Amino acid sequence: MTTNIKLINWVNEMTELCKPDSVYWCNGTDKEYEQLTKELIDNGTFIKLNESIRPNSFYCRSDPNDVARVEDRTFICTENKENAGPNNNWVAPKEMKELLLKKFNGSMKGRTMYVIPYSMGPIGSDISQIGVELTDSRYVVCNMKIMTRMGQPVLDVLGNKNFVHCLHSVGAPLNEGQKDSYWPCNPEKYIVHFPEEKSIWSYGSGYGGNALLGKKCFALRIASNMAREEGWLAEHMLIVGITSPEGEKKYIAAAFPSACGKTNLAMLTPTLPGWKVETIGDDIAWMKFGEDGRLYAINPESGFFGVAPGTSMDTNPNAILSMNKNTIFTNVALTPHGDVWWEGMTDHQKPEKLISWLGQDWTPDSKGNAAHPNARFTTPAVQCPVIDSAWEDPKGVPISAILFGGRRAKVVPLVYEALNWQHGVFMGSIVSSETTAAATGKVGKVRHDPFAMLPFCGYNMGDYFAHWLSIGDQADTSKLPKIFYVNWFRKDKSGKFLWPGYGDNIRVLKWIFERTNNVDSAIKTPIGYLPKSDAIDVSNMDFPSENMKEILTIDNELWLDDAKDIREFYSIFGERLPKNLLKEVDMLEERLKS
Ligand code: TSX
Ligand code: MN
Repeated sequence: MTTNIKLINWVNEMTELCKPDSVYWCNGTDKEYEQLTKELIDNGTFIKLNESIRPNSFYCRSDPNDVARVEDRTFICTENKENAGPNNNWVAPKEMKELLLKKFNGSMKGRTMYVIPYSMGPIGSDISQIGVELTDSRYVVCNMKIMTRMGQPVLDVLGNKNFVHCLHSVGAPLNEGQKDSYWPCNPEKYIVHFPEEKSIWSYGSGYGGNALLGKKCFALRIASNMAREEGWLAEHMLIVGITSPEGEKKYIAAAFPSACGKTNLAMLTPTLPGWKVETIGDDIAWMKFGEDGRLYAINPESGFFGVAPGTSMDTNPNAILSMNKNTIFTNVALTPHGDVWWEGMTDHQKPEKLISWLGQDWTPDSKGNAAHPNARFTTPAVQCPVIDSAWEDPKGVPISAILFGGRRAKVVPLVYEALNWQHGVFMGSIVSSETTAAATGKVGKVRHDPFAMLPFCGYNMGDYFAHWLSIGDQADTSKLPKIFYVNWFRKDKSGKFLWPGYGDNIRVLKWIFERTNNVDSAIKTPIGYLPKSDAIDVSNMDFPSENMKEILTIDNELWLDDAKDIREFYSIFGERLPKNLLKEVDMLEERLKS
């Protein structure tokens, strides 16, 4: 129930355009979820998993051609092309609207249009934002129920205020009597953002970030625009709380490109006695200045939409334990017992006969993977055994450190610290990572992904850099988070990973924690502050001091090569690149040469 005229009128207009058979307003209750999952089972979209193994959980296969975000079909439609920037696909808003009106005309025939009012962030928090997604996909409604706060309570706080308009259709209208597909979608896809009117139009895909519009489309692309206008930050970052053995607690945020293990770090099990890591979020952070001048962060989501393959009791026990109930699995494999399996889930024990994500019989001798490499679990954040007690605090949590990182076999040391805020922004802008088999393209090629935001920044990335610099200009420097860069993936000459990673990363987090307390445990180098040779705690682990030396080595020649590469990357932003970042490259080169 709502009296919001803007919302009622828009729903009516979109109903006229998309021509669904019926319109249903979601209330967000468990009963409603139960009804929708029942219908998804009847349609062949969901298979209920074994209730005694994994209660209230569902198995789902997507169309084999609808398995990931479609970056080349993602558009930022601003009046001026330069405002979308070289980092985005652009079409003029008028032209795109005309095209979309044709696509959406009658696109929901034979289906129900669901109205999903949702809050990104705790309902009623000053940092939270409200969106309404209209969708013809029940799968989307069920995932939105886990990933966001949705339903009537959101309409209650929305009142007559405005909201982000999100329209989604799988683009598969049904004729009279036509049988529905288990995964309706359209070969032609459009993921379109209108930052100037704060709206999203998504057509043709039912998968992940293409269809769950609160996540990448709103919480990053549209919110990054709001954040720039209003002086805050919408970032592709995990948030964790770290408690020392003395009981001191600090929060950090961290941005990594894909395939660096962000979700694993967000739920880390420390190997150092007495240290505790607790989860606020694994993907997105919204950060605003509090009255005390510090940056406060919330996780706008209420669930994890994580990559399943590679997740195990060894790599991320807290993720595995999170998904033992109330979870949707998409594109993993199905076991004969009605449970799920994926590559990297059980390294010690091979699975028996499975049904693959393609719906075919599968044994370890079969060709190809049992689970798609981008297979996902959708699971409620509250189920994480190490969820932080403040994860729904409407004030957010104060951030003491911001980490950037990437996957680099050479050049980049295990950890280093920025000389100051501007240098830290420079470090964020030069985030780069080597591609892995999971992503498309060549393996081991270094790709720039500034702030891990390249696919998610909803405006010109040059302006985004400038916004980050301006955050430093308006703040009390002593209250800003310190900025660090980490690399868990450095290799030795024989190609072996030097650092064990995972739970041992607490040793690096401990150094960072101490640095935010101004402990004198660093030396100044041309690239920033590095840990002193004995500053990383390697107690009760087998890590030779030669390895520590190697993993903290800076090769000036290799860094000068990187600097050249940074200049080339920067050149695509032309006049929009802040001069102070070019100055940072100049200064880096000077320091490396002297
Ligand atoms: O997530 C990872 N993290 C962060 C953990 C908190 N991964 C997996 C990346 C793909 C998603 C890692 N992989 C990490 C890491 O810190 N480090 C590595 C590299 C690595 C892989 C295997 C070993 C060691 C390092 N194995 C042994 O040492 C036995
Ligand atoms: Mn992400």
